[in-house]
Amino acid sequence: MGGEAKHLEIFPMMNQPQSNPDQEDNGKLIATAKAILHNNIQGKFTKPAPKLYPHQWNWDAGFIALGYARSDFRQACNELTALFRGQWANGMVPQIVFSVQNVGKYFPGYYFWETHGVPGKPRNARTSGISMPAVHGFILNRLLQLAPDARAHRPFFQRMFDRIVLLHQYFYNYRDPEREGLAFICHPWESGMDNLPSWEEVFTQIHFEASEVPPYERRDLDHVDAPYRPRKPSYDRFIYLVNRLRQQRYQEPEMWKDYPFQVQEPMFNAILGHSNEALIELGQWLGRDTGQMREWHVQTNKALNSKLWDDTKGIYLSYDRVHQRHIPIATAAGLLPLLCGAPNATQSARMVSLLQSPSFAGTPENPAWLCPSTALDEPGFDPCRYWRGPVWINMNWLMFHGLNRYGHTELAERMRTDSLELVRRFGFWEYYDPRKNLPSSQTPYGYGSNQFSWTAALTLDWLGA
Ligand code: 9WN
Repeated sequence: MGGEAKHLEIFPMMNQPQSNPDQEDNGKLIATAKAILHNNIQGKFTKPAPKLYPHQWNWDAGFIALGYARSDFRQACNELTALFRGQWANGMVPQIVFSVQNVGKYFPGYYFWETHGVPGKPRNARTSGISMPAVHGFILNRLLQLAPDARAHRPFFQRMFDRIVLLHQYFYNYRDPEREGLAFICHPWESGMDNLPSWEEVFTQIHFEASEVPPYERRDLDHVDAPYRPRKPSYDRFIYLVNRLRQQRYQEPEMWKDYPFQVQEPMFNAILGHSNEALIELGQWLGRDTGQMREWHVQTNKALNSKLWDDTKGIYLSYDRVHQRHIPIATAAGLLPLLCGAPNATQSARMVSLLQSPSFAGTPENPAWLCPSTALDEPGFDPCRYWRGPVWINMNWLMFHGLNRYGHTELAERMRTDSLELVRRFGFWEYYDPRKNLPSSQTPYGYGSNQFSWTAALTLDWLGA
């Protein structure tokens, strides 16, 4: 079974399917979630998982901050402060800020990225050379709402606001060369949804020699069984792209000239858009000029609709700007523009019915937990493999907020209860099998890390703890 099994004894309630859960379980759930976060603290930040991910990750830091917001506000602030120590001079916030203590425990590590000495990289932080979804704006806004004493923390909010604006400027200046309002990602890892079948579609267009993939040794398979993680051909492509970037010394915009992976992805841009809205609110609170953010927000929502909405499927799709084609695969990410208010009433109604259809919710004979990361009827769907179908709690949390925004409160509530039920029954996994009717002998139900920080953090947020 694939998980960080050595730690199971610390959290005995995990992996023991519990039937008939009730409110009383919440106390246990909260205690375990807090213990997981505590166990994953590494100095000033919290690792996503004890062994599999032993450094600080970008969007994880945002979700994790919410897990501390009500019980340890200082730690919530520390998470963002630690992450932004890694911000580059051009505003880019890296996907990973490496911890010196855990050198050699994760691949690709700091030395592989070869960011050392790259102009604009902060000298006092070890970072990778790509970014991740810009959750920080709306996380900061949520922290403002939860702050025990917002005025006392004003300097923190001011500092973070400026840093986040810089990050958004980076995305609009360097990742949106046509000034469309849509930032492109340059690597599947930037999407946070590393192994979506969508990326395979792009990869089939990219041709390279085996010699262009530098030698490497994976570490993820030391902790998780191979059927739950990306396959070797995908990893080769991930590493091929990193090699291209490091050969160019991460110099933007020059390096994009003939760079083969540039995808405008709906969730990435919906998150950016939702954070624009949050910056507008935060900016008002701080007495700042928010004109630029308003422009970004309007333009991104417009572009999501004009470029990424697929009226035949009733969902948003990614666009490969190098090969100039949409990627016709339905994923949970395609529903997330609900978060930033892009869809109109007709579009949102279509997405809601898709979400409740067999494509995402399964059939009465084969029901699914909401929400599978890749639609159940996509040829690339795989219930166990990372991002190819399993349910992720952070995606559900985002979808919960998007659905509530559009008044779909019942469905939003189902997103929350399905998530809590998965955690309650199976533990704090990184991702879960979406099939409800599985014989218990057949699968561990949860995959990846079984002490996953954002699963713990968002459980706490949902339970108001
Ligand atoms: C690469 C840390 C990260 C998450 C991503 C998730 C996974 C890394 C990996 O773990 O990605 O960034 O090695 O697989 O896909 O969303 O941020 O939890």
